[in-house]
Amino acid sequence: MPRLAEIDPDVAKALREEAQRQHRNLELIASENFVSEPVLEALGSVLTNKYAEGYPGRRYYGGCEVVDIVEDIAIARAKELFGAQHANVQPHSGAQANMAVYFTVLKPGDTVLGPNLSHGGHLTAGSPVNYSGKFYTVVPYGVRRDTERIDLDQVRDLAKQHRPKMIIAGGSAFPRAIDFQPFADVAREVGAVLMADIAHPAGLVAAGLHPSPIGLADFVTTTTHKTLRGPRGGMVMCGTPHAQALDKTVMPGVQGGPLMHVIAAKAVAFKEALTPEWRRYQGQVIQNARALAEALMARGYRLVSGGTDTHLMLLDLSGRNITGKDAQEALDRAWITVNKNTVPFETKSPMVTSGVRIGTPAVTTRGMREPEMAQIAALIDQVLANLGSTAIEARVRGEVQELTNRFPLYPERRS
Ligand code: DSN
Repeated sequence: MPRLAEIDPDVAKALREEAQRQHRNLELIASENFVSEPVLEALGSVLTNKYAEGYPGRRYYGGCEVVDIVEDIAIARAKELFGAQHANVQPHSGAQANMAVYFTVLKPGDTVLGPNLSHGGHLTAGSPVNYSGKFYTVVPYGVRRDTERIDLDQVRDLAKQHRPKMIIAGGSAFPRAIDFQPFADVAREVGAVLMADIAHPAGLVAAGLHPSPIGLADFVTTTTHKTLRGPRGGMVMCGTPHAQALDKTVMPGVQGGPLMHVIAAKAVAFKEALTPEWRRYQGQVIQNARALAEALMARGYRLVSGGTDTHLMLLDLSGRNITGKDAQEALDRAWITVNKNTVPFETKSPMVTSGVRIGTPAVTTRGMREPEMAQIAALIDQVLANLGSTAIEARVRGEVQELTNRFPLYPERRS
C-alpha cells in the first residue's frame, strides 16, 4: 500500500515539520499535551471509516458490533477513572460537551450564572460571541480584586438575585483549585442545576490531586486532551437520573455520527490514566507548576493570585508595560510556546491582553522536572526582560534546543 509520503508529499512534509516543531519547542500552553504512540495508533485506525449513530447495542447502522465493544470499554474506563455513574464519550469537543448540557437542561432565554471569561472562564460560559451568550441570559461572576480567587460571596448574591436555572463552575484560566462544594450549596439553595467544567484540571481530578465535582455537580464536562493526555475530544458525566436525557441530547440532539477512532483513543488514554505511573505524572505536573511559578516570582514576575495550585499560572505583565501579545510573539521567536491571556479586570482587548498563561502538562510528559522549570523561568525572563532583542532570542533558541534535545519526542515521526 502506498505510504502518505509517496501519494501526498506536501502533507507528509507538513506532518514531519510539525513533529519537529513539537520536539524542538518548549510547549507551555496549559491546554496542550503529548499523547502516547498507542493513542496516536488508535486515532489513525480504520475506526474512522465507521458510522455508528446511536449508542452500543442501539445503533442506526449495521456493522457496529466491533465499535460497540470499543465504546463500551471507553465508557467503563471513564466511569472507573472518575467514579461517575454515567459517561457519554461521544462529544467531539469540550464546547460540544458543554452544549449538550445546556441543551439537556435549558430552554433558550433561560438564565445561567457562569464565570467571566476575562477572569478565567470559558467562551462557552456565556461569551456574547458564542452560542451560550446568544441563546441564554448569562450573568457573569468573577474573582475578588484582593485575592484574585473566585468570589463565592458574589456567586451566592448573584444566584439569589437572578435565580439562574444553571450555574457553571470551572473554566480555562483559573490557576487555583476550585472547591465545588460551595457551588453545590448555592445551586441547591436556589434550585439550579450545577455544571462543573473540569476540562483543564481533569487529569488532576482523576488522580485525586484536585477536588472532584463528581457527586456534587449534576453534570461534569471535560475535554480529553489537556491534563488527561488523551485525544482531542470531549466527554460528559452525570448521575443515572440524567443519563437518558443527556444521551438523547448528545445524539441526535447536537451531534450525528460519533468519531469512533477518537473514542478508541479515549479508551486507550483512560487505560493509561488508570495506572500508578500516570498518577505520579499528574503529581509531577503540579510540582513543576509550583516550581516554575516560584522561579518566575523570584525573578520579580507577578502571578495572578500569587501562584498556582494546579497545572497552570497566569503571568500578569501589566506592571512591566508588556502586552500579552508582544510577550507571546517574542517567546514564539525564541521557540517557547505560550498563549496570550486576559487577566482579571483586564483593560486590553482579548487579541492583545495583559498576560500570558503558562502550563506544565506537556513539558512534564517529556520528563522535565524541577531543575528544568528553573531553567525555563530563566529563559522566559531573558526574552521578556530584553523584549525584541534578536540576539537574546537567538541565544535562547540555542538553549531551548539544547534542553528539548535532552527530552526527545516522537523520534520516528520527525524523520
Ligand atoms: N482553548 C482551550 C484552552 O486553551 O484552554 C479552552 O477551550
